[in-house]
Amino acid sequence: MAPLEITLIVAATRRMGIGLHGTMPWTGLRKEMAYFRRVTTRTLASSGSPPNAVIMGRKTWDSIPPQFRPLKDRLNIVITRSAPAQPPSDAPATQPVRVSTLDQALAYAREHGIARVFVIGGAQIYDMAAQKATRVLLTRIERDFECDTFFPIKLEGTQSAGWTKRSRDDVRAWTGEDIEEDGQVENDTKYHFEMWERDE
Ligand code: FOL
Repeated sequence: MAPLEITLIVAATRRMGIGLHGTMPWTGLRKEMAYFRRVTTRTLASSGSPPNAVIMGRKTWDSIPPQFRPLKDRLNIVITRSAPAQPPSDAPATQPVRVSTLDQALAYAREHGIARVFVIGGAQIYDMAAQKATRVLLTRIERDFECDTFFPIKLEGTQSAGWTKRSRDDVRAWTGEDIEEDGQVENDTKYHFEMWERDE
């Protein structure tokens, strides 16, 4: 079976900061969050096919407001040291699937016919997934927020350490999103939606 493509999705400052004290450093980027929701939910396949999977660490799970978790219309897989020895063969949609390793998370997604796999953080999980990922959906926040947690891949300019930034048309083709080339502003915070792919 072909390995699943892994996409990392992240919002980060210019210094690649992603978190502070267990939450995101910024608040009120509602359109940014709506982009995250649409992109991770949207499937290419017809209705009735499996949803996408979102793989996250336990701390990220804890950081999601309880009313929004599990993230709806997506298979939620949480990597935690307190996972049951055997992942369930089929989990109720109200509970995330808990597994011990990234490989178990990917195996579970593959066994369930998942089309797209998004790794949604946090830093420990991005670290584990960075070598395996082929794509990064980066929202570049053009403001310096204090951060204590960072994304492990430095992505700058249009070419960066084995990664290439794709065009707006490529973003539309892959995500279905029509993005503003010049970025957007919300709450005095400017940001850009970017898509990076690993060079062959
Ligand atoms: N990637 C990007 N681009 N932005 C993010 O905010 C982001 N956040 C995480 C991972 N990748 C990201 C991890 N943190 C929710 C909360 C925190 C979180 C991820 C998701 C959340 O509540 N999501 C709801 C949104 C509901 C709404 O529209 O406000 C969801 O259904 O996705």
